[in-house]
Formats: sequence, C-alpha cells, structure tokens
Amino acid sequence: MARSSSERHLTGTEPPEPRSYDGVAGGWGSLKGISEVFAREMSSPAVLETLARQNKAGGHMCTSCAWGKPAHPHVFEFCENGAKATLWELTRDRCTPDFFADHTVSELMQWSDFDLEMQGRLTHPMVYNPDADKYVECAWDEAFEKIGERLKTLDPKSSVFYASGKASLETSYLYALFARFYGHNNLPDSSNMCHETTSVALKQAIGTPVGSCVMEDFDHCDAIFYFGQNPGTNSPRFLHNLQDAARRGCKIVVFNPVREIGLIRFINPQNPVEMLTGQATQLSHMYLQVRPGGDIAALMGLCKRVFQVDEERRSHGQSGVLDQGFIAHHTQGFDEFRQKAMDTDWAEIERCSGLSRGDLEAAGDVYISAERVIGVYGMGLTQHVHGSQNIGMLVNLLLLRGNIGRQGAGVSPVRGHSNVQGQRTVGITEKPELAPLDKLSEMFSFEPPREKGRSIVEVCEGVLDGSVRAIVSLGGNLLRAVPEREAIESAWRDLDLTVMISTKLNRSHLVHGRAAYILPCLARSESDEQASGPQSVSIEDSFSHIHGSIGRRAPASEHLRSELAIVAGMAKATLPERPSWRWDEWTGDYALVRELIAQTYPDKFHDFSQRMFQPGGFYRGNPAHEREWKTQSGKAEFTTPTVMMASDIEDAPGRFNLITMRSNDQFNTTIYGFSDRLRGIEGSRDIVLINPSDMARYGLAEGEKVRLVSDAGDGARRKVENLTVTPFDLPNGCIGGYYPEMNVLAPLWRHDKASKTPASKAVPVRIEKNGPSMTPA
Ligand SMILES: Nc1nc2c(c(=O)[nH]1)N[C@H]1C(S)=C(S)[C@@H](COP(=O)(O)OP(=O)(O)OC[C@H]3O[C@@H](n4cnc5c(=O)[nH]c(N)nc54)[C@H](O)[C@@H]3O)O[C@H]1N2
Ligand SMILES: Nc1nc2c(c(=O)[nH]1)N[C@H]1C(S)=C(S)[C@@H](COP(=O)(O)OP(=O)(O)OC[C@H]3O[C@@H](n4cnc5c(=O)[nH]c(N)nc54)[C@H](O)[C@@H]3O)O[C@H]1N2
Ligand SMILES: [Mo]
Repeated sequence: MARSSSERHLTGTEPPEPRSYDGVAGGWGSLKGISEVFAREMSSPAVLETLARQNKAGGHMCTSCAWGKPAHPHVFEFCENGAKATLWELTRDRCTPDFFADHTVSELMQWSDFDLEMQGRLTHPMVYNPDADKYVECAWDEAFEKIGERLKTLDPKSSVFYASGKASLETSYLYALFARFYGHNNLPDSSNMCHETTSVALKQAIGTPVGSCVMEDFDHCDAIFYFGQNPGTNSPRFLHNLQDAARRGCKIVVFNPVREIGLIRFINPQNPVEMLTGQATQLSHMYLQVRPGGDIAALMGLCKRVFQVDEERRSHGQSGVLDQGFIAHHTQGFDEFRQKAMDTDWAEIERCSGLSRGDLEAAGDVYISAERVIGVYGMGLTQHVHGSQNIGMLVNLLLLRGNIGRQGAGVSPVRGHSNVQGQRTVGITEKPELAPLDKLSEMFSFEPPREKGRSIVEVCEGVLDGSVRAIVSLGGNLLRAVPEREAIESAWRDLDLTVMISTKLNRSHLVHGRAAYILPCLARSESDEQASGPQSVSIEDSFSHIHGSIGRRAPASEHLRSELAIVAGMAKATLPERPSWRWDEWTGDYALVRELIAQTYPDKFHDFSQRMFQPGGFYRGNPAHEREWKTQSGKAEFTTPTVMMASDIEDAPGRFNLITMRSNDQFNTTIYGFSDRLRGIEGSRDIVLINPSDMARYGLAEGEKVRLVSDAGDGARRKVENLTVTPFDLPNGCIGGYYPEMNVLAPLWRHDKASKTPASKAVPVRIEKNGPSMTPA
C-alpha cells in the first residue's frame, strides 16, 4: 500500500524507535567532525593555512567532491568532509618500508580497510616479493623498467588502465595517450561505477554527457526536484546553495527512501549568528520516501499531473502548463511519451513508487507553479538496472515545461570524485568514438586502436575469465569498489601484473597479481617541483568549469613522485622512442601538456594556462545549456520508459531491496571513522538498517546479529555475516547497509542496461538468522 509522506505504518506492539538524527546538518557537529580527524592525524597548525586556501584561485582544489568552486568564495571554502579529505592526506603517519618488513601480505589481509589506511602515507615504491610474502622497497627506475618489460610481453588488449576520478587533467591526458600509444582503449574510470549512466542517458536525451546547469542557476530557480543524492555527506558545500535557495523561497522537493538530515535542516557553520542561536534553515519543502528503484514511477506520476492540469486549464479556456513552443521546436518523441503517461494508471504508479497519488499530485503542483526548475540527482538514480530510464524520466519532466537551457533551470547530476568529469573530457574513456582519435593520430604520428575498450563490468568479467592479464590503477581501490567482490578477489590473484599508483595502503594492494607494484604519489595539496620549477595542475567541476590547483605543502616523503611523472615514467619504459613522444619534457613542464590539451580540444581549452586561475574557473561550454542539442535527431529527446521499476527483481516474500550507503565518515572505500553522525549511528559499520514494522513482521530484535544473503535468483551464494539489526526509518521492504562492506552481495550481472553501471542501490537480499531465510510471520 502506498504511504503518505505524513503517515507512519508501524505494526506490532511497541515497536523499537527507529534510529534517527533530529539535529541539523552543518552546525557544531560538523566542526566536531573536523576537529576529531584533526586531533587524530596530529596535523600541525600549518595545515589550517592549507585549508584556508582550499578551493580558491591560487590555492589547491579539494580532493573530495566535484561540487563547483564559486568565483567569490567563503572565508573558508571547504566543508566538514573536504577538510577531512585534506587532513587525511596531510597526516603525519607514514607507511614506510619498515612497516612492510614487519607484516606479510597474508597477515595484512586480515586487517580492516580502516586500519590499512590508518598507517598513513605511502613513502617508497614497493614491489611484491613472493618468497617472503612481503612488499619490499625498490628504486623508481627499476620499477618502471620491470613494469615496462612485463607490459611489452603482454598483448596490449589484455591490459587495463583504470583511473579513479582524482588525477588532474594533465595526468589524465597523458595516461590516455599512454594507453593508446601502447595499443588499447581499456580506459575505464570510477565513473563506470557512478555517473556512467549520466554520460550515456544525458548524451542520448540532450546531446551532452554532463549536466546542463552552471552554479549561478541555483540563484535563480523557483523549485529544485532532488533525487537520490545526499549533500550533507557527499557534497556539503552544496548546502550553502540550497540554504540560499530555500531562503529565497525556492521549493525543494526531495525523493529519497532515506530521510537524509542534510536535505532537511542546515546550520551554516561559517555563520556565527546561526551557530550561536542554533537557527537552522528548513531545506526541503516536501520529502517523499520513494521506494528504492521507484523513481521512474514517481516521475511518471509528476508528469501525469502536468498533463492533467494542462488539459483541465485548457478545457476551461485558460492557457495550458506545457511549454508548447519549446516542445514543438526543440524536442522529439513527445506524443509517444504522452501516450505512455496516459496509459499508465495511478495504481501502478503508487505500487512501484511506494508513494500516494495525493503526494505526487501535490509535488506535481509545485513543479507546475515554478517558472524555473532544476532537477538534481546522484547515485539513487544512476546505480540501478534501469538507471538510464530514471534519468530519461527526469529529463522528460524538465522538458515538459522547457526547463533545460535557460537561466535557473536544467538538469544537474552531482558528480563524485573531484576530477571524474574532467578525466572523461580529456580522453579517459573506453569508448573510442568519444576520443578524438584522428586528431591524436595526426598530432603524435601513430595508428590509434579503434576497438572498443572495457568498462569496469567488462574488466571484472575479463578478470574472471582470464582475458585481462594486467591492471594499472591511477588511484582508487578498484577491488573494494566493484560488485561480486569474493569471486573477483580470487581471480584477481591470477593477474600477471598489478600496478597501483596510490597515496595510502588499501585492499587492492594486498590482493595482487603475480608481479605487483605500489607506486606512491604526491597528493594534490603538496608542492610538485619539476625541471622547470613548481607545477600547477587543473581539474573540472560538476558545472564544466576548469580550475587551476597549486599544492604548497612539503611532500609526505622525498621519494614521492607526481602522478604525471609516474605515468610518464611507465610510458617511457614501455613504449618505443618517437620524436613527438616527449615524456621527459612533458614531466619537466606541465604547461606543455596543457598546450597539447588545448591543441586537441581547441574550442574547450584554448588559452588553457592563461585562463585556469580565473576566479570561479573557466567555462568549457555546454551545447545543451544553449539549447543546442547534439543528439541523433538534433532535438532534445523524450524517453518513453519500458518499465516502471528501475530494478529488475520482482517483489517476493522475504526479499528485501538493499541500498548500499555512504556514511558521513568515509570517502568511498576510505573509512575515516565509525560515526555516521547525520543518521544518528555511532560506533559500527557492521549493521543492517531496517524499518521497525519489517522487524516486527520478521521477528527481529534490535541488536540481534543476522546475515544477509543474495536473493538474485541466480543460485550464487553471496553472504555477509554478523550484521547488527538497527531500526531505521526506511520504506517497507527496503534495508540499508554500508558500501563497501556490502559489495559482496551485489551480482556483477546486475548493472544499468545502457551504461553497465553496477546496480548498487536495490540489491536483492534475504535476511537469515542462524537458520534458514526468513519469511514474514
Ligand atoms: N564525504 C564523502 N563525499 C563523497 C563521497 C564519499 O564517499 N564521502 N563519494 C564521492 C563520490 S565518488 C560520489 S559518486 C558521490 C556520491 O554521492 P551520492 O550521489 O549522494 O551517493 P550515495 O550516498 O551513494 O547515495 C545517494 C542517495 O541515494 C539515495 N537512494 C538510494 N536508492 C535510491 C532510489 O532508488 N531512489 C532515490 N530517489 N534515492 C535513492 C540514498 O538514500 C542516498 O541518500 O559523492 C562524492 N562525495
Ligand atoms: N556497493 C557500492 N559500490 C560502489 C558505490 C556504491 O555507492 N555502492 N559507489 C561507486 C562509486 S560512485 C565510485 S566513484 C567507486 C569508487 O572507487 P575508487 O575511486 O576506485 O575508490 P576510492 O575509495 O575513491 O579510492 C581510495 C584510494 O585512492 C587512493 N588515493 C587517494 N587519493 C589519491 C590521490 O590523490 N592520488 C592517487 N593516485 N591515489 C589516491 C588511496 O590509496 C585510497 O586508498 O566505488 C563504486 N562502488
Ligand atoms: Mo563516484
């Protein structure tokens, strides 16, 4: 039965109180969060200077999220989690060769992710010694030479160059060149587990693979429709824009199965009056706890309301609410979509979305009465089997009233890693059609590989079937981030070569190939001296603005090299010499690499080095922002959905949809601590969050230990043991657990149909006590 936003259906006698946080996002709690990490990392006061320069022209750009950096920054243009990310980088702890001498790899395999990263910054290049089962120190030149030798013996197409979305535009450009000179397009990045759904679905719908908004649009919108993104934890600087918008009277309508406090109330920690008086801003106007995977249906409900009101008004001789001119001139596929909306009945919408018709109509009325609307979304839409249809539906809603390509309106995916969008812009892509191969061929006199490369899901398939032989990883912790972890871990050990370019020790270093290297690199906040002097780098934010970044801190170790120098070092050792392949010169002066980027993409990157320190960054442009549609039809496309649920698994007694979540105390697989302050959960990550009425129905008690097992219908036994039952306000039939601990439960074959983004948000599972799976009482 559909639930209303104001109702709670709790059955049974005296159900346990769901855990919740009735405080605010921001406020003193966020300062406490920073100070705890600060104290633990024993950072020096000089670190505060580094933080004060964060996200400002002439400073370094935060390595946390990709949220925009305003031209007029706050005094401290960083948030709780951005500060934590920087403090984490600037820790005084060091993970030295002595540490590796004291511990075998098998022993470290028993350690938690938290304990591994707590060893501090990696200091020396290390190579795995199988006789001792230990990593031992090795010289840089020797590492490059040996890696080059191995790569030369392999078929290039059997190797993969992964990038986690942090490395700069300069490094990323060279990394992609290295792959293509060597002979493959196997250039997946973290985006393949994240916003690849966006890259595919937005490209198809509006002709550009990225959001259409710029930051200023948030100053002009009248409503924000907000789906499956958690700003309090994952992009806290966004809270400033949301607060300003709410105060202007902009209505924020949230769709999220979890009541995330960051979308409900906010105290700006940079505002002394708010801090002292505890005056919070109410952010959301409506908060609709949609079922996981229920957004296609919810969006259909909103669109139906728009059609209904339009007809009513016109039948009374008033003007309608559709933007007829825009639809006629700018879009394609409207009639078919409208017919689909007519044919879909409310009962199905209520069943699939878990929301009532009344609530959806009320939300639809907010949409209609707003002149300018932005649609915001994150992993709650992208990480589903039909994630692309989620995005297609959000675009449909916006197109109905011409809400794309004008001020204060548009579609705004909130990107993850700080340069994940930029890496794709400068050629890190497994899809050869997205890279300017002919141009590169001309610039560097080589024949580029034209075959499609591997996405992350295809990399995992290749690890499992043995066709992938080598993995080079530019940052990240791939093994911990992928689904189906157990099977992939054991196959991974059979790789011929693993090379991890990293700042801290993680699980992907421990589960290694036959030859394995850890290459430690500088962090973005650290100074990078090369032959021509101190270097700067650049990144692209969620709004397609490019920012220069200069690190000024002393490096964590004198043995570290920059990511760019490491990529160039490996490339030089692997590839033949060519006059136009100038690895040493490029390493000596990154401005030369920016010239190459500008030459490759002149319309986006002309005068790159001159413009990169412009306050607010320079805009590389976006055709959809100008209502220029680079789609097949040359118009913005309505998408007629083929399903109403974004998940492909039917409801069944005893089956739950598991959401894998991020806590407020982690950055992806990096666990900072065990406080999920914004959800009122402290002390443990080994928990399963469940609605009290489901607890009653299944006879579960708070604090009881259970195991989760896969219920994907493929017979595979995937399980996570010893999770503590924790009551939490969630829709019935939906449970929550933390990423990456729950990744064992996600089948590799469940991914977005169009983009292959793993379906991390509605993972089908059953709950087991020590006996068989449970069915409702
Ligand atoms: N501090 C910190 N910052 C980060 C990260 C981090 O781990 N820590 N990670 C970075 C990265 S790489 C990324 S991609 C982003 C991720 O940032 P987000 O996009 O916010 O990702 P998640 O936290 O995984 O999930 C977002 C929300 O989706 C909701 N949700 C789950 N299923 C559904 C559904 O079916 N429908 C709807 N409407 N909502 C749903 C969840 O309750 C959650 O609130 O953040 C980046 N920033
Ligand atoms: N179940 C589930 N799985 C998910 C998700 C989910 O929501 N649920 N989210 C997915 C998403 S959105 C993403 S983006 C992926 C994340 O996947 P990844 O990007 O691969 O993982 P991270 O945890 O961000 O990588 C952390 C490691 O990066 C290294 N590192 C940190 N800073 C630097 C640096 O500056 N340079 C270099 N070279 N290395 C550095 C450190 O060694 C650290 O251990 O996970 C995906 N997996
Ligand atoms: Mo991400």
